[in-house]
Amino acid sequence: MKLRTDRVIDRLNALGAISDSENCINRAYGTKAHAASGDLLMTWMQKVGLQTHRDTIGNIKGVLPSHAIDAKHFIIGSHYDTVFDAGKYDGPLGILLGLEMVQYIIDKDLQMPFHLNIIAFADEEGSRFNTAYLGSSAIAGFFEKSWLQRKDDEGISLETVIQKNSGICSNIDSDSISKENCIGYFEAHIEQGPVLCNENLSVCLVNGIASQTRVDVHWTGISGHAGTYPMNHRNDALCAAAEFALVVESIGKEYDEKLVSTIGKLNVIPNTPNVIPGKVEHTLDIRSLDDKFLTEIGQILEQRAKEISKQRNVKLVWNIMQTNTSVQCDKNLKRCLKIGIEKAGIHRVLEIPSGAGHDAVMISKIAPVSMLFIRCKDGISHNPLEYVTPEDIEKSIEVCDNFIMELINQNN
Ligand code: HGY
Ligand code: MN
Ligand code: MN
Repeated sequence: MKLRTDRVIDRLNALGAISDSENCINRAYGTKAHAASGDLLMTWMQKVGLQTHRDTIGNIKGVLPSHAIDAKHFIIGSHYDTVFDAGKYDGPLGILLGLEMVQYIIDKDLQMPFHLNIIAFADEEGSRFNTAYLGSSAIAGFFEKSWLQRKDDEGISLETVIQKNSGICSNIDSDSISKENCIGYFEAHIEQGPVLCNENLSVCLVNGIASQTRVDVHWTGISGHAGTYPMNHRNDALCAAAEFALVVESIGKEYDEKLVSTIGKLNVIPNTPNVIPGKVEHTLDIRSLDDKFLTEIGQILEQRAKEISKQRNVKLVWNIMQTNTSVQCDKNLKRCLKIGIEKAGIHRVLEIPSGAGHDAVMISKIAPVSMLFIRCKDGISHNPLEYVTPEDIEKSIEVCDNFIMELINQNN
């Protein structure tokens, strides 16, 4: 087991060393580092004996075929893109644990009742185009053509990026796996929160994933000379956005138990010290386990933004980018995973919801899904301080072996 744990840690370090930035982990969708990390994952998939290929959008797929040609598919995966200044576990750990499960099956020479697909999804974070789940949307057959025209901060469209990486956009739909052909999905992922640390547990079950709405918000006022324009006559786009940002924070605090609301990215235009900001473009990310409540909060925030726009005479554009409803994890797969956790000697099996989004959200459209959460130090993630101990990695490998064994027995 130590050899396998060391292999996962070595591979996490190897992937963590691939970045588009000098001094932090940064692998946004479609960049040089993103492609290089995909290549490395493909070689590891081939090394363990999987039939591999990179699909149109850049998912790296490895298949361990069943002896039964009419067998259905089971998918294990996570993502290989990262946020800016990321940790090295968010995404890759789930892919590498999937490869360890394949190694376990091959070492035991087990007969596969289903085609086992290990998929490294190309874009889960959506950090370049503010559209989460590009990779898993393509697998689920829910890729939206309109996303192709979305542009990154340099004005490069998603379509251009896919074509540059020799993808033919019209092929994206043919990469999907149909609902009829898919029997389930499993993703191991760091918790990215403090519960497992507080409970002193290595792993736990995920019972559901929160619903999430992402909005692009644009404020357009009038840029002007910072030295001459009287304060009471300004249409300052940044002050409008700032007032709205405090509304976003206060509503999140008001419903602290059931809502998180974040403005994570903000651009000021022209972003010049002696010019009154004429334009501000920012994101809005709101989440809740209660879908109906989240829709209401979205409407309240849009209404508040309209009031600020009117009071300050600053034009507002409210562009809902993506809404994903909450997802429940599958009872049977949770049962198999619980057995896997108990067989690894953990007899207190917790079930918690995920505030973070995962590719399981998209794959839930074609298959029952399951997730294993793995403790990360102080619950820190989306941060270079993200860390998982070798002991918790070893325990996760053991749980994953037990889980896949349970699944194979159930399907044979
Ligand atoms: O934003 C999220 O929840 C995930 O990390 N993409
Ligand atoms: Mn993730
Ligand atoms: Mn993430």
